[in-house]
Amino acid sequence: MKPALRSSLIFVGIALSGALLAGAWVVKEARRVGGQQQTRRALASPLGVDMAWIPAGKFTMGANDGQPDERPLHDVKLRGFWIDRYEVTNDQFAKFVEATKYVTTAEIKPDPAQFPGAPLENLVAGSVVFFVPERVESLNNHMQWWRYQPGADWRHPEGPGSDLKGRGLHPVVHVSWFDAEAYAKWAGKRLPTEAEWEFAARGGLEQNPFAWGRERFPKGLWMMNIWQGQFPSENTGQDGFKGTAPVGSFPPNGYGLHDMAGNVWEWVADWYRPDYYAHSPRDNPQGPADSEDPAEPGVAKRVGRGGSYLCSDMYCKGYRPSARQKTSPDTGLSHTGFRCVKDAPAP
Ligand SMILES: [Ca+2]
Ligand SMILES: [Cu+2]
Repeated sequence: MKPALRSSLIFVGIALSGALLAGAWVVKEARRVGGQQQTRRALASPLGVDMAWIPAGKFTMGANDGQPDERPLHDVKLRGFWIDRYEVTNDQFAKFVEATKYVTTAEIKPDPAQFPGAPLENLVAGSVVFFVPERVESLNNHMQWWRYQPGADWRHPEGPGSDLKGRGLHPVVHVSWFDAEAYAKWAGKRLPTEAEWEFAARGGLEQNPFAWGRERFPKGLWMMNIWQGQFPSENTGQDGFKGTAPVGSFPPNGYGLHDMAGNVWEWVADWYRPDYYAHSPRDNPQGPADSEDPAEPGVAKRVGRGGSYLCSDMYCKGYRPSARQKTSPDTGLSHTGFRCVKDAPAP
């Protein structure tokens, strides 16, 4: 998906896009819709155990067949690190909130001083929710299928009246980058750097088009939760899921990591700059010192990786291991979550 900014949607106003109710549709999405049987695995423990060791190594980061910001290809060398096998789930996030009484960005009323001129009815707590538009003019304008939904937050993914029933093992969504950071800190972990994320996503393979290899449908199976059908109006759910899927519903990559492609976008630590790869240091790059997105000058953004259940072949192909997303850190979205890494000795 292209970036959808909390601030830009707050400015646009609820009236413009609020006519359609996303709720019923997305709740239905959350259930399985036929398709092939996928491996499901409950999380063995809430925290700590379900991490995989990524041995130190080097790899070629980026891609020549993707977006301009995935170039140039460049060699990166990394220390070994631990990484969550799964995206952080609602159950895990709930434990964090219980323990700390943490309040997420989406639950806080936007400060009018930061949004001069925005419609007053939009200056309420909320988050950015995907909805199926009645009509789509062109795929260039993502404002047609995103809206600022008052009352939407991680506990109420579609807004007031929605809940997490049956979604404990689904990835948490509507978390801002700050929320993800706070969780990681509490868990004794941190967000991966962009380079660590891509290295891990490639599963030990060099420049393969998918997190699991070269073949799109090994043994004829879907390997990731993305969008099938005409985006954004028709969602066939051929892979088994129309919305988020319980983490680990699809086979792991070579490092034993699930959902490194599809399901939800994952925040990483780095600021976004489209030109960073041209002068990224070779050893353990930490990302640029500041952010720049020529598409939205003046709006600082963090990087997201991995694509989501809204990614399709006809639109963004965000599920490719090299694909980059950029979003302002205060933005929570119905297709964005995260996973953590940890610095600890090798097993
Ligand atoms: Ca799907
Ligand atoms: Cu996408």
